[in-house]
Amino acid sequence: MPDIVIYSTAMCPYCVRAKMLLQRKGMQWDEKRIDLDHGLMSEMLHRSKRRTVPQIFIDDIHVGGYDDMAALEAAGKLDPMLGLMPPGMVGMPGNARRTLDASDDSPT
Ligand SMILES: N[C@@H](CCC(=O)N[C@@H](CS)C(=O)NCC(=O)O)C(=O)O
Repeated sequence: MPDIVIYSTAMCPYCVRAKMLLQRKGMQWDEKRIDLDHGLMSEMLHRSKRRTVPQIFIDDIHVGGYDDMAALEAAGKLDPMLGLMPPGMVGMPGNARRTLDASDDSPT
């Protein structure tokens, strides 16, 4: 399971969307509420150089906000970051992946 950090606030529809997407993928995360802790707000500004929430980090890599994460998902690049697809299969068309999946050593 990757180490996921989400900087968020209480009233934040984009934070809700980000968490729903990660929840659908079976992920867990560490939520850092910047509205409750000014130190966390400074930390977020320092790490992301952005002021809006959410700011999402996966294994210390700055993904950005919800739109950025959704764009990665649309491009098929989010699952590999979450460890949901072997790196060797990144960029392969779906058909090639299915062929590889089916061609293991088990008897037919
Ligand atoms: N495109 C950004 C939008 C984020 C955004 O607008 N977040 C709101 C809260 S839901 C915010 O931080 N507003 C405060 C501001 O714009 O300074 C994303 O997808 O994360």
